[in-house]
Amino acid sequence: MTSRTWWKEAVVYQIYPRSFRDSDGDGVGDLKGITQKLDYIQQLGLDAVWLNPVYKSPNDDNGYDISDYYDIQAEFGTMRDFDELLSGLHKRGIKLIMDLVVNHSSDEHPWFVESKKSKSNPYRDFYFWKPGKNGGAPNNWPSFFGGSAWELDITTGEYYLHLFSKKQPDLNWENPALRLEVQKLMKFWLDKGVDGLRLDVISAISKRTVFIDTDTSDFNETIRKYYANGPRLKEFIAEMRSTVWDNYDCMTVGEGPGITPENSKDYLDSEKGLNMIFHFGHMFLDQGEGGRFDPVSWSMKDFKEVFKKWDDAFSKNGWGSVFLGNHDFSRMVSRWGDDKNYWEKSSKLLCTLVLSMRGTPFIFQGDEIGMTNIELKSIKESADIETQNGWREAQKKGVPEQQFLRTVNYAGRDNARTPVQWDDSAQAGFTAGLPWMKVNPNKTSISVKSQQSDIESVLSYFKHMIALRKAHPLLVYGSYLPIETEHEKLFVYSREWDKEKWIIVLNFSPENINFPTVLLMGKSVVMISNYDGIIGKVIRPWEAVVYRVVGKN
Ligand code: ISL
Repeated sequence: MTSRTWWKEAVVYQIYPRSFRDSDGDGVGDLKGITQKLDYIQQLGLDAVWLNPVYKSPNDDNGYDISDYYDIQAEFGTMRDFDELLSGLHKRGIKLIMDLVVNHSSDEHPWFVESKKSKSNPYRDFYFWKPGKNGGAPNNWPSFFGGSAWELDITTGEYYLHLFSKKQPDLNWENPALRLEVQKLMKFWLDKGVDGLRLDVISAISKRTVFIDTDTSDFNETIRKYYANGPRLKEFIAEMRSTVWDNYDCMTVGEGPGITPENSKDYLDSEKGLNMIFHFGHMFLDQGEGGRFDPVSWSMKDFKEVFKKWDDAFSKNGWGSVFLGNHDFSRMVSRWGDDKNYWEKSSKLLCTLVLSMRGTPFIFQGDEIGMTNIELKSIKESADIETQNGWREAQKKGVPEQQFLRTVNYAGRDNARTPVQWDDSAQAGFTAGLPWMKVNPNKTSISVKSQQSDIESVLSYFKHMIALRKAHPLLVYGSYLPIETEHEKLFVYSREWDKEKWIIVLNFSPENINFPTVLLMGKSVVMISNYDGIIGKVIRPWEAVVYRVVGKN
């Protein structure tokens, strides 16, 4: 039986501060804005907040390009505001998980400013510098954000590696001096009382330093084979664990493309690894060879298979996290549900899935009220470097703007970054000024205010589902067993713990599906459902039901 710990039992709420709430009218969300909403966060019934980066940054990648790990980005407020937020969360029994971006820094970080000055600079080896080859980059690696993963710096005539934007140079973890700096900055935040760390792109911190060309045009395969899971990864994680994490009661969750069910054990060693990882198996199902901007169709068969494979991996080793959306992906109801014809039912169904699976649930801000994708009318409206660079690359291939825009409106990260819709006022109660990113016009029908006192709302259902999970350890520690059904769109699984058995039935379709009553030959009690009343013979469009089996089954 797995050991009981807070981060296994927690439900985590992800806050993208830029879009959560603006307290000073500059149009950008800030720390005070979050503090002003702590009662709302507490009423959701959450246990922890994952805060996307709030450190000083030029914002090339909205904070994932850090220029000072020890100070707060001015737009977000001051260190005093941070301390006030942390204390406000702790007073409410809510823990804080900070986002730590140490695969790369900003090119405006003093380390890089020094490093680029000369080949003999003491900070030169804080980054990866290579001479060019055949008049071009040292190898053919593509960046996550389009173009080459190498940038020529004319000062020394060498190229530096940046797996993401050229303003995000990769840090050289081969250098013990860099690793020592990372240990110091982690201790700084943990000494302040931070309860956990989400480690950005942890899968890529160990580089294959021979930097040979990728032999595949499939971007996600290039990630797996060349960027992620490098030779010293386990060693670097173990070193952070022994020098820092083991000295604090802190939770660590690793993020990173390239982590697979097969290699997840390398990240999750109980003595020397991370506590958890995010798995992206389902998040790449609709990405073709070209990655995000090369969408392909996906199937529920594959979707279910991904969850089974990952649960198998985690049941043997470590602990997983469950999410269907975050700041890097489209809104979950637009991507996996039906935000046009079954917005309410599918929002509730997806919430049921995330909160009834084995693994720590991570809920992205706004998903608790069913926020949807936004429709950008032009690429200029995008505030995301990945989209802007993607458009630059698409233009080189002659892709028309409207065609690329359709892809961006389906898969782009802007979808997740529109301001949280607190009410139906001009800027949805997000800001008194002009928002950094436009508010979704559907704030008139989708907002916290319009749902807060409606017992049938997505928000109310979300709170009930959280309360159900908190009241029943079966949903946390119970086994997970998918149940085969005749219909591909029916996702059915059981959770069992301490002689109790629950069955979760999710209809990922707009059709009525004959309900396999064989599943419930015995008697059962409905614990929660997104429809009134249960027909029992037919599972209705986008119906979600959680049954507790009471009779013999
Ligand atoms: O790999 C991906 C599929 O497109 C994305 O999930 C994402 O770019 C990747 O997982 C890393 O994301 C993290 O690091 C990036 C930052 O832009 C993302 O916001 C962050 O979540 C670089 O720091």
